[in-house]
Amino acid sequence: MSGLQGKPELLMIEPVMPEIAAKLDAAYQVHRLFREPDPKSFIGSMAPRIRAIVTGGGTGVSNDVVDMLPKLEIIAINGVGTDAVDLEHARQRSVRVTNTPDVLTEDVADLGIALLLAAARRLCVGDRYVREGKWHRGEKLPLARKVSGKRLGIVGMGRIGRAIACRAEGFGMAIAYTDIRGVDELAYRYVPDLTQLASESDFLIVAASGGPQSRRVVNQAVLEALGPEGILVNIARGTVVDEPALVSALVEGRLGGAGLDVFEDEPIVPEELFELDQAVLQPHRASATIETRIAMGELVLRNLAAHFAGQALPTAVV
Ligand code: 8YV
Repeated sequence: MSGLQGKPELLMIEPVMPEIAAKLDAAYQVHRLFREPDPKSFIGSMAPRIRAIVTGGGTGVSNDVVDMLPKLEIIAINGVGTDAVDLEHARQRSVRVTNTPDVLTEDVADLGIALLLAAARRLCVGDRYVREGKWHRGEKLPLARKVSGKRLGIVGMGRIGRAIACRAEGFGMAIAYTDIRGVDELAYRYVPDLTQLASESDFLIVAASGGPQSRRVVNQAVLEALGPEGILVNIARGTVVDEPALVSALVEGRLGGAGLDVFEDEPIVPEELFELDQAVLQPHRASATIETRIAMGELVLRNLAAHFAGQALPTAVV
């Protein structure tokens, strides 16, 4: 074990790609928390030595764990979302926090459009219809809904919202958005009120950051305004949508459809959704391509390396 001496010790809360894990192993003594049956006592056994945490955007790390680690210096998030880490608490503890912006923007926007197309055009329904032999038996298949040329509302016009808008332009969509404030350099229509945006949209794509400021802003009134023909897509965080309201709106036909990559209490998904042809479900996979997960992992590595070399962090949050 003497070769490991001197390497900073790191707690990996969520797995990363094998290529990235190998590079982490080369530079750090990595403790894989996700393999441990009793995480708390595992952390306890090495707590005084841990100097870094690597975790996912959705998973983050609790303050309880942070407070078990007196020597913690940096939390490197393998994701863009910082809502699962208490940034203020990190600041107070003088712990640096980094994330992986930009490298995943395109993939997340791609999945947003894919979910919209899948929900509107009922791709999964058509797929099942073929596989289950219903086409062959001449069973009926209802027509789907057109996407091109429709009105798209985007909730949150950051990097990902803008990348979605770019793609939607290619579909000839009329694009409007809401955010805390309008962005002057954007040609899209700014609608300050989310319920109004929903009432003026055929489709709503949620691309806002998670956290207390956006908690359940897509509420029952917004879903009602989107209406029985409307489709909601969420590639942001489950917490941004009032999930029980969404489920009942879908079940009762007050909302036309949904494409969901994220949920309030992952990996728990409301079972009512499993029965609905009008819902397309994904297991939080918007950034889950080989190319992007490698790029995210490389950025995690660069942030950690910069920190331990005493250099400026490439993508610091705190
Ligand atoms: C990842 C994410 O799935 O970027 C984020 O905030 O939630 C996703 O890209 C996640 O970080 C990997 O766990």
